Amino acid sequence: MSHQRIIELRKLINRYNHEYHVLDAPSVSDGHYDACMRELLQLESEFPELADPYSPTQRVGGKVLDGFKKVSHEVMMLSLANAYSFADLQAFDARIRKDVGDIEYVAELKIDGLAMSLRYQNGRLSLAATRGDGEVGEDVTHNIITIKSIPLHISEEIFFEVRGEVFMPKAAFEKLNDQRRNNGLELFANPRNAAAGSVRQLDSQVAASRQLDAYLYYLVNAQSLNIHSHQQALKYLSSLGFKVNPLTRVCADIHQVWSFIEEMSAQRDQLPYDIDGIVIKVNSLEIQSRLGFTAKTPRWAIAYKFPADEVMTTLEDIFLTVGRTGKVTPNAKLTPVTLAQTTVGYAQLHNEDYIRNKDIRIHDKVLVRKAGDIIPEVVASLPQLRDDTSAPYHFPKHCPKCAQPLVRFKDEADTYCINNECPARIVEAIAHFASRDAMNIEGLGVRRVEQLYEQGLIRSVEDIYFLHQKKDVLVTLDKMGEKSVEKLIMAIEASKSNSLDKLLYGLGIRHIGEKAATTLAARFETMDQLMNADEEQLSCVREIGSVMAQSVVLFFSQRPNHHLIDVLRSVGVNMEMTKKKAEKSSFFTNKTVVLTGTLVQMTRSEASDWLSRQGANVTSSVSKNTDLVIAGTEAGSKLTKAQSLGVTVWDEERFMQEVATLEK
Ligand code: 3B8
Repeated sequence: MSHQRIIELRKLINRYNHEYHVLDAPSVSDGHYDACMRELLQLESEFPELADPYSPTQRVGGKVLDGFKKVSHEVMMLSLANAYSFADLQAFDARIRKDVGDIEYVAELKIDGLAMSLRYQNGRLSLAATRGDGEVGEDVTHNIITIKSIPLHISEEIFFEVRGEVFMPKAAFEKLNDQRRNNGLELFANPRNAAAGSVRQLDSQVAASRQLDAYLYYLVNAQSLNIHSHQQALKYLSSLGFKVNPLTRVCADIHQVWSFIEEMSAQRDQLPYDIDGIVIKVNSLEIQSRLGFTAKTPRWAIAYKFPADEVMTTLEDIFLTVGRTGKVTPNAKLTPVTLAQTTVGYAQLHNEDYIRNKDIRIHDKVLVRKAGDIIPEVVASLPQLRDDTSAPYHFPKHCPKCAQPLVRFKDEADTYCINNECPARIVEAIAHFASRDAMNIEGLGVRRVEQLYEQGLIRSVEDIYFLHQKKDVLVTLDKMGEKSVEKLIMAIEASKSNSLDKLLYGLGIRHIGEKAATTLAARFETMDQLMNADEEQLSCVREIGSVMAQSVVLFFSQRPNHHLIDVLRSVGVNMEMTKKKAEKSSFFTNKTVVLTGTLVQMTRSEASDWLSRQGANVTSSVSKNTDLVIAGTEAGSKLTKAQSLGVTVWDEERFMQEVATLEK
């Protein structure tokens, strides 16, 4: 009687595990699941003679080993050859087609975990082994049975071996590291290391607590089971209750494979687990056998590896740059390396504490990472590769440009040069005034401003408008022909008719970015009215907070700034909002819009200006509050995120249609 109930409960719990962990579709409540588990645990303790190492109760862990047993793989566990470019894939494809003619491929995600082989005997999981050197691995069965998506029983009573990847989902990894941080334990560098560390635990309770998961992708000797293609093998594995990754695609040729790679590269960051590439396999098992193996890798498969986004190089020097606000940023000069398809010679070090906490030193070997379009950063140093001449880095006490003492405010991570006359700050402020999104004076970038500053031709923003009096000196400067001087003078002249919002942004008032400048210009319309506004009037404006309001009042209360406005006015710089406001409400009024990718007919900033004029709220990140995403070509993660949130997405053509209609 109890015996039957035990068997029944084990079956039920196995089914619930499969529904929950593999199908992602539980049919019973957590409460019901727990009740069954408790009942089974109770019965098993009452009847120890009915214990079974394959009972689902064994998944909670508890077994402690004193070492790992070595196990021989009956069929070698090979790894894959790597490809790093489309050309590599074409070469792989050409070789195969030369041997066997046109064939079909299956492309699938390359899960970044650790390879595992599972052996089933009479339908029961009898061994889980790591790859090891391919011939001999380690028996980690006690840990692998804690992974609830791996069936302990399968319906086919045969000898059977499947292979796949054990991994830790990103969310579980973050949670684990949070816990470890709170407990003062060393952090895992990435989910892969965390998964490997968990599988290599002698105490299975540790693995049980780590939320590991597994995707299976290979059935050993599938042909003997009357299976003819890889795709069919995956379906069969799935029907037996194994977790098989759904993101696979049958491809008629290598170009289709490449499309899949491009699609998956764009979605990569949105996946709940790490992948490090795409695996390409010949679909037909018969052709796979004909192609065979080399010493280490199958000839019928290859791994396309995503470009590395973390590499090692040498930190040659640390130097400081000073921004227009006086903020001092430490930067790393690196021995140039290729990273995510570009050459990187510099990286961010953020601030003094960042360097100290990571103990980053000059001449260290360092790891450099690039994520998306963000500037590369130094993520870690490798102290084990240091020699004894190495010494900790001391953050300078004085500004590298003006030699005045640097200041760190209480509770702030950043260091500042607070000298208003600091040449570095002045140069940055002038270049900001001239920058594209401010007064848009082409030919006045940081380098040029620096040069003009050193020559004494510009010492402040207002000097820009007197440069035309110094043409004869300008033409003698390095890299400044008559033509470029003429162009520069014209660009300066043209900037005088910019609308108030551009001027306001260009002034570089603290906390007033492009958006706030546009809001203020639209609300107050003229410089005079803005200058006369008090803090209360300013903070009444929608989207202008009290910090911004105070900052504006402070700026206009300072004499040098008054002087600057007076001079700009006297040389004819426009002080009014000239752009027409949205006259009537349009489709875009009050919509939250995100622009992403490359537009062809407008630049992103033109499109953004146009949308703002229509009363849209243009923001940079996609959320559930986004009404519309306009995606140009090569739109990446924002597009994927919009799609996953069900946000409306327009392509450029659709957007230009609307522009044309509204501009009529
Ligand atoms: C043959 C096929 C090794 C692998 C393979 O997601 C072989 O297929 C292999 F000798 O290592 N990490 C995958 C993944 C790994 C492999 C694979 N397929 N999806 C993976």
